[in-house]
Amino acid sequence: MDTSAKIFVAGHLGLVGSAIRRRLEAQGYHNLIVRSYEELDLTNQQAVHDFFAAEQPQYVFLAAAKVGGIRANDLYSAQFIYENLMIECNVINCAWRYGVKKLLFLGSSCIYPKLAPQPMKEESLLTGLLESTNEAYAIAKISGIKLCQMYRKQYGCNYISVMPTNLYGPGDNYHPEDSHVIPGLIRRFHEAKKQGLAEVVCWGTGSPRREFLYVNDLADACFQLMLLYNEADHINIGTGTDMTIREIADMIAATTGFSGRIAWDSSKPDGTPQKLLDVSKLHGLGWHHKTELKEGLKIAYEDFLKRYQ
Ligand code: GFB
Repeated sequence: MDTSAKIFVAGHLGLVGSAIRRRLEAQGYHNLIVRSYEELDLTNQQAVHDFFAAEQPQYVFLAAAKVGGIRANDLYSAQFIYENLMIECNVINCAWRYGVKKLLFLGSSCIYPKLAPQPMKEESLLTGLLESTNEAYAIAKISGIKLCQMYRKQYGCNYISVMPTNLYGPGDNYHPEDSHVIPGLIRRFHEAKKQGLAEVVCWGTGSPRREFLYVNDLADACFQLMLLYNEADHINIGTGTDMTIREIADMIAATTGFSGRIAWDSSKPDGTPQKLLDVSKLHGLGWHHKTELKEGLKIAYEDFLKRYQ
């Protein structure tokens, strides 16, 4: 993939796509193709065909997706399954039809069974029932992996799939209810501090365990894998360590300077009890994350302050 290669970054305005775009530009790639949602609706089959026919990209990073936290996944499940399936089918099919050399598809750690042995190995896929709150999203993402594998099997396409753990960082969605836990709590703790509130209520019991990866590290892993990984099997991207939601809430409170009480609303869902990826395959290729949580949270909070104000 030389620096003049024509690369389509699908989803370049999202958390992941914007980080991949920054990573490629930092490396000198100057022929990137990007489209906003208004310019190209990836769920529209004809529009995607027309786009690929006109632009003929050589490489694709498929980071476009309908995403959200535990509440959004549960509440908008029809949109999550429909939009993600349509985006994947349209982009992957057109990539084949218009001769894309290589495509990298981004999945999610929620593809694994709810009670998969921890840390979760790539082989755990399709070995048990999914977590109900994000079943729609997980089924769509599993389909994306299978699309890549089937296009490889039947047509010889070099399409690879990566499964990131829970992500955070600049460009995140700080919606008070539809976001993931880190951006959601950054906003809640910040607002509580500003309003001088004595208490912040977080969702669930605080006992689930999650692994968090800074999005620039994910973008770096995607870039490296685009260069060197050519297998049909998907590959996990994470840090290899996790913590409780209670612990991450404490860290976010400290980052934002909120010093009041943290309460837990157990009427809200916990989701999967633990989500920790086995990253030995990735480590075996020589890649390790660089940004530790404390540092990443600080940058994420600065990003929030810039964009929120
Ligand atoms: O980040 P989150 O929505 O993703 O929630 P999941 C993680 C945990 O944080 C859950 C708790 O146990 C939540 O109950 N939590 C506490 C909160 N307070 C909050 C809050 O204010 N907002 C949010 N969002 N959570 C998602 C999937 O699951 O993981 C997606 O729904 C995707 O499909 C993503 O795969 C990576 O880890 O539970």
